[in-house]
Amino acid sequence: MSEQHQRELGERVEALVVARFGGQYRAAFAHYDANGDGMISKDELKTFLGEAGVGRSWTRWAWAEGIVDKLDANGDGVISWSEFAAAFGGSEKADANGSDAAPG
Ligand SMILES: [Ca+2]
Ligand SMILES: [Ca+2]
Repeated sequence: MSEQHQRELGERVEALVVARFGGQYRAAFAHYDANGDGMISKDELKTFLGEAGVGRSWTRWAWAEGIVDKLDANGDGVISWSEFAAAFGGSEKADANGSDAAPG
């Protein structure tokens, strides 16, 4: 994934998380973990990317492949919360604040 793509991804993901989840990446992660196994699979990631407006329908699979390839630190083919947080919601890992439900 190019630096430009990474930047675009980060910006769009952040915009979605702020708009839909009050900036709480943890809530976004849980929402897009459709089957509740605590991992974001490529299919689940594609839904996330679609709602974030990343790529186009015909490029989204490549995005998902590239993102999993980049974020999947332990190589199990899915994105755990810690892997996700390391890339997007890093500051939330320590759970410093924001435990309240998002308004609206
Ligand atoms: Ca899942
Ligand atoms: Ca993984």
